[in-house]
Amino acid sequence: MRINRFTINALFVLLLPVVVAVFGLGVFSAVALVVLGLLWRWSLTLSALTSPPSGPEVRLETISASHYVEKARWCLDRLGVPYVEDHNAGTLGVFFLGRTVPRLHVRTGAVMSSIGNSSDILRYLWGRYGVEYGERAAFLEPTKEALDLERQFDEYGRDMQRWIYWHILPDKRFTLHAWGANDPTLPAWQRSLVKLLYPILRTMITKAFRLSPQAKQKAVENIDRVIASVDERLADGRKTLLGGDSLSFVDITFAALSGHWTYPEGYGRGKVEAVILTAEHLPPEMAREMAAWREKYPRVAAFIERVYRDERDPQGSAGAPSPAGAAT
Ligand SMILES: N[C@@H](CCC(=O)N[C@@H](CS)C(=O)NCC(=O)O)C(=O)O
Repeated sequence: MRINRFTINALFVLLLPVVVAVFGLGVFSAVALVVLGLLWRWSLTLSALTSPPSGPEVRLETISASHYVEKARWCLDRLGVPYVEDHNAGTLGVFFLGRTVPRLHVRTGAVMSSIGNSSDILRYLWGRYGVEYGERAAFLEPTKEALDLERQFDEYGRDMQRWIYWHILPDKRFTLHAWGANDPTLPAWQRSLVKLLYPILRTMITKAFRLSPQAKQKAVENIDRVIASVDERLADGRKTLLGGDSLSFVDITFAALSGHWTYPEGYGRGKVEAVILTAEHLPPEMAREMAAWREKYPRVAAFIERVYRDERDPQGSAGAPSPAGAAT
């Protein structure tokens, strides 16, 4: 969410009626101001076409506490593509700009393009870097089985959102913390805005996820079913979810989307510390459910932790695309 020349121009145009009212301008002056605003906008369009886009070639728009962001961020890190992260407070983007995160902005020829939806971002990365990077990009190769599993896990990620919000939304301090209100790396205006708009954002989230005791119960059942299916897969001793020697985006998707019930070492690779809550601050029922999953599915929790330790933990081999299981 960046305030750029286009945003300033849009604000100028929006504020024109106020300017006209405050200064009591006549029709001629009002029309002149509108023409000025439009000419300004046109000049911005032309200058964007004639001068190549500046700034980083790859930019990932994020919020701190997002498991879908973690999925895309992890794949970018693993690929070794240089990128910068554009960090934002939670929920503002979706409700006021209609964009979800992660959102990837990439320089494509003379223009910047953007892609939302983590799975589509991964498909772009495979298409763009698969041939150029060869082996290094192999973990992104889509197969039918991999895509089917990813779809299932993305749904699980959605249930995870329902589960989390059910627990944290009633606690203002907790929710604001997760949205980044205390994160000094975020723009101050965003931190203030989430605090100011909390009651509205809370209502919107409740409606968007249709949160209710039944919806929460259903989410827990769905999550449990997916974790159980992963447990079953791992029962034959395999090191990766697809059964090969090397980690794939499917493992990354599952591990990243499970971050909120396991909080493994290395989660976010140093980029989400400001919003992580320690176990003693979690709502008790949430902490109980997390512990229950750990207890019921120790193999799955161990798998997530191992994958994180091997790949994301700064103390471990962190990020080297090593064969899965090398450190076990
Ligand atoms: N299917 C989407 C889901 C993305 C999504 O729900 N992202 C949440 C964060 S986890 C979001 O955009 N929230 C809006 C915001 O906080 O601005 C994906 O895979 O990227």
